[in-house]
Amino acid sequence: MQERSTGTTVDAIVDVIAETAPEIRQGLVGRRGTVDEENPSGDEQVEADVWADGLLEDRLSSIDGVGQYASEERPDIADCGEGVAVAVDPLDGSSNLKSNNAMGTIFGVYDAELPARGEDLVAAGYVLYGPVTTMLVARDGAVHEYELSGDERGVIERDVTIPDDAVVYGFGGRVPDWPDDFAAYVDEVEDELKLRYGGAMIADVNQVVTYGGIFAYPALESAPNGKLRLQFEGIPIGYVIETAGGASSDGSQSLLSVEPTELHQRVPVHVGSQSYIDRLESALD
Ligand code: FDP
Repeated sequence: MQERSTGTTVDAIVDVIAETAPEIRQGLVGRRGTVDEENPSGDEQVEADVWADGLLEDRLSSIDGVGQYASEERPDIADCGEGVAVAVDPLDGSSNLKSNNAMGTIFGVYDAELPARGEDLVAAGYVLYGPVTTMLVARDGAVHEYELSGDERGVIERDVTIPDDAVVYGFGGRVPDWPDDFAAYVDEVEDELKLRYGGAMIADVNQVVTYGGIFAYPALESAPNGKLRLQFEGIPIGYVIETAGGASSDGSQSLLSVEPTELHQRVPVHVGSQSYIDRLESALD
């Protein structure tokens, strides 16, 4: 029997996420409360986090050619056979469920065992649960955007690129907790761009993809590695942004070059228009 190609497996993974996302959105109703558990990073889990993780594990691990499934919501990697590894943040920004604001689902497909480097990614993308459900998929050097509704997936834009004229910024963490060099950089950015911060990385990153600018969840005085997770958030988002013509950085190098040492490690995340990332790296030098 001929082995399934990686490209065919990636097609199947993208299809499954596109088909499951409207179901996840629907399933949020009645699952907005917290459960008495924490995820491996110590975040309080919402019922929907655990449910969406189970649903995605079920669907993604049964795809022929998927060898590993891992998510931000479970400590260990699930082994599911031979093939690529899928790393997922089932509900990014799930603390927004309480206030009924935007959230997302993030995925990265690595042609290597986890934890894996950004250079091993073969595809990555995200679903944004906004007023409409949209999906951005980066693979083979291009980013495409879709609108999802029931079983329908319509292309909204092919070859998405971050606009040259930057307009918005959004930075996480408490301002007094920002290191001085980052705070000085923010002073400059505030003079040039307009603040957009909603508290869910995917929603905030999608503002940057749409209008140009910069999103960051930086290193903090109290947390030198920031808050976001390398494998589930930093690398996949860095890949989407870089494929769309932007840049990503942990403060000194592309997020795709950061060496992963453990599955749930955190990393400072800065993504957006190339010129803003260049200036950030000079400011943090
Ligand atoms: P959440 O804890 O709600 O899942 O993934 C972590 C994340 O959200 C990001 O989506 C978001 O950018 C960030 O944390 C928000 O953190 P703050 O509450 O500190 O702003």
